[in-house]
Formats: sequence, C-alpha cells, structure tokens
Amino acid sequence: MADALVIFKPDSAYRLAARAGIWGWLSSEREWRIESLEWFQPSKQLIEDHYDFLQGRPFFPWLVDFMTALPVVVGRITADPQGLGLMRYDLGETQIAKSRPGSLRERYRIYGGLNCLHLSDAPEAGAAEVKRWSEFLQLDQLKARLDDSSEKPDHTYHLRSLATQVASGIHVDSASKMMRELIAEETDLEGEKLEALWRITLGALS
Ligand code: DAT
Ligand code: MG
Repeated sequence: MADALVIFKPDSAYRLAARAGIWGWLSSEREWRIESLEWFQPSKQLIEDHYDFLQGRPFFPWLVDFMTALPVVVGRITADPQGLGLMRYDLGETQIAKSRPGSLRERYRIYGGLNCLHLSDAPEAGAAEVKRWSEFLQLDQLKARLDDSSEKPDHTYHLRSLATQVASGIHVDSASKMMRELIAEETDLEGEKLEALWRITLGALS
C-alpha cells in the first residue's frame, strides 16, 4: 500500500459546490482509503518545500500565496500503486487546456493554477510528502467533515469563461467584477477571508 497526500486547495475548499462534488468522488473510496482529513493552514516554508521543484517559475510567488492564504483541507490516502494511478486519472491533467473531459479538473477548475486538488503523483512522492507534512499534522484521524452536496451554486464554467477574458486582457474590469460576484455566491466566506480568496483567484490570471 502506498501513502498519498491530498489537499483541497482554496479554490475547492471554499467553493462549496466544487468541494461537495470532489468530496463525493473522494469519499467513494473506490480503490483507495481515506486515512485522515483535517483543516490546516500551511506555512510559507512548508509550501516552498512542498513545491521546491517549481522554485524559479514565474507563477511560484503566486502559488505560495495561494496555498498559504487560508486554511486548506489536508488528508492522507492509502492505495496500491494502481489505485493511485486511477485517482490521478480521475483528477485529470495539470494544465486546464489538457484536462481530460469528465475529469475533476475539467469539471471544477477555473484557470491556470486554480486546479482544486493536490494529489501525490506516485508512491515515492506520496511517501516523501506524507513524511514532510506529518511534521505539522498527525495525518491519522478524520477531523474534518465535508458535505457531499451544497445549496451554493456552481459557477465553474462561467468563471472559467470570464477568467479567460481577464487573463487575455479583454473586458478586464467588467469580467473581474462579475467573477468576484460569482465567487462570493459560491462560498460562505466573508470579510477578510473572502478578500483573500478573491486575491488568490485574481492572482492566478496575471
Ligand atoms: P499536479 O498538481 O498536477 O501534480 P505539478 O505537480 O506539476 O501538477 O504542479 C504543481 C502545481 O503547480 C499545480 O497543481 C499548479 C501549479 N502550476 C504548475 N504549472 C503551472 C502553470 N503553468 N501556471 C500556474 N500554476 C502552475
Ligand atoms: Mg504534483
């Protein structure tokens, strides 16, 4: 059995319909088991280490802000290597334009690095990530409870369309204003936390 680390990134932890959809898939435990799940806000150092292979890429400062701005849902999964491969298949490709139709990322991600879920990509990576994160979390208890349905609307496709406009410099003001309203409808965050979700969403488009 291999260990793998799973993280609901802020764009799925707080967009409640997306979270419910992804949780519905994860909690099916088809060829894997959920060993732990909890809310946790990673430090900058932890994220810089977790993504050290991306240091120096232009989006790296945004990625660190994205992953540290708010608490996220972190868990440990066990699966055999084939089961982990199936999970990565269900998740879909990293780049939005290449995400397999019907995959979680094709279904719920908005744009660029706003791709909903982290999942260790192989048993070796899973072992290293679980070791690193277990210095900060126990990774042995189901402490977070997620719902598999939500009353909140799912604006993914509309948000994706508007995000493409903003990123291309087209109707930037009106498209980003509309995105902000749609994000606010999808989440129950308010005040500073809603501002943080908006900042990291907009940051992905530049
Ligand atoms: P994955 O999350 O599919 O395992 P990865 O490990 O190659 O992908 O990259 C880690 C994260 O870095 C990815 O989930 C989002 C971010 N990222 C990668 N390439 C990016 C890009 N071109 N623009 C913005 N974010 C990117
Ligand atoms: Mg990866």
